[in-house]
Amino acid sequence: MTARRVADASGPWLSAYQKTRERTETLVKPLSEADQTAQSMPDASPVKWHLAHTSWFFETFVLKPNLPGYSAFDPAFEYLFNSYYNSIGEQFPRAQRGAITRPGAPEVLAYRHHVDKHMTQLLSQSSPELLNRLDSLLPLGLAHEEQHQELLITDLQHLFSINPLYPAVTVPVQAFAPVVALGWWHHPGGLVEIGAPAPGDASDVQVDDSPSFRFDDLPSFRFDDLPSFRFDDLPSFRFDNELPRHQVRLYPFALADRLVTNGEYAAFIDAGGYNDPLHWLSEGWAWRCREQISQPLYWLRRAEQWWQYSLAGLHALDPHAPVRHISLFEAMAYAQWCGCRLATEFEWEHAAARVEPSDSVYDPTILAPQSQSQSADQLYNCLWQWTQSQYQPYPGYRPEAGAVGEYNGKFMSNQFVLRGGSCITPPNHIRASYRNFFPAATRWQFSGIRMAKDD
Ligand code: AVJ
Ligand code: FE
Repeated sequence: MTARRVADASGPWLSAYQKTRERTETLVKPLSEADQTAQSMPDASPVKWHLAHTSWFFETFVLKPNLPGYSAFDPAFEYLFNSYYNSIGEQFPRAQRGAITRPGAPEVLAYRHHVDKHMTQLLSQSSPELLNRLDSLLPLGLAHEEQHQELLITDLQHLFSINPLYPAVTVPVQAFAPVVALGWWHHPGGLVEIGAPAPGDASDVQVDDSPSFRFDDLPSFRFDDLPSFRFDDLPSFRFDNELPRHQVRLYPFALADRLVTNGEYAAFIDAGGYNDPLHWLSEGWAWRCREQISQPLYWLRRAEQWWQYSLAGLHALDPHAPVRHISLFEAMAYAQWCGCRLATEFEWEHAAARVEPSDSVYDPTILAPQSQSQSADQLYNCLWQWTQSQYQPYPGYRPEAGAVGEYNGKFMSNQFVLRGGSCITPPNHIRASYRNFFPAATRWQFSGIRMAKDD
């Protein structure tokens, strides 16, 4: 049987699986074993752990239940690379992941390839019954892989930021074009539809056949020569937390037509914004005092100037670039200082749904927001935008059946929703209904601020 016939027989999954898995490996190819092993804080995981855990996901949820006779690469990995699935079993403590020097990077790659070999075997079978069972699991596994493609970059940036040599691994950042005055989109309010469209709905995104992706021989330690990725090979997908689609009442509001810039945020700092408790939520003030926070993560003050660390190295802070690595507490304090507020996730979604996410190319040589190539309004794939909405279930929400039901639903307490995706989110991963979520003090994600106000 030719490769082409295998791909045809197994629908879109085999090729989407292989491309998605390859992109992860390409992304980490420039990293040394040491780069992949260290852990900088309990919230962040070693790159090597991400590589193993995404393989664990396919092994645990797809291969073990569906491939008869599948034998695990190493039975001890069930515990070692389980992130948080209590119905699968206990987990190795998250904060100690950086202490796992063995398996080394080559063994973790061998684990990935073991899983890939068996996934290929499974996906080459064409039984309609099997394909039916994989219909929701496979896209979940691929969306999971893509979430970890983003997370491993955020974690790597945090790790490198601890190093006073400030490693530069991407091309230098380019200056942002000066911003124009903030404009507002006004909305009269009313009943609106929120959530992902039901399957088969005409507004569902169409599948596109992409040109194949190049797997080049890469030099070590820098991302400069990585090929761009196209992420248009995955059929449309929604996480369970985007469902069901339902009605929400909005009141008249206005949403800013761009994100808050570094320059604008620096004015808040200069005005003593971090020292005035009137701008801050009680929990935010306690956090700011306890952690001695007086500026965004990755900002440095040297010789009376602001500098910023990014994967491009340490560079002068660009006043026109959107401010990033902001906690919800800081975003809310800034908004309060401006006499504004953050949008609710429903206001954001309704305003954003008029615009399609545009980029389908991911350039791993630039792992920072860019002046060009993003939609002018910076809605998608620039920075995650904090909303004032608690991460909660939509009316009628049902987690997926079985152990994968632990994926999203169980985190619906004490977290807030972020919308829009960032410059390091695989572009095709993002849609208007997408809900990311983190606790209010989180700063190491690529999070920014969009203002909203009552009209
Ligand atoms: C949606 C980004 C909060 O970081 O745990 C990864 C993504 N879910 N594996 C997280 C996720 C399962 C999730 N966030
Ligand atoms: Fe995960």
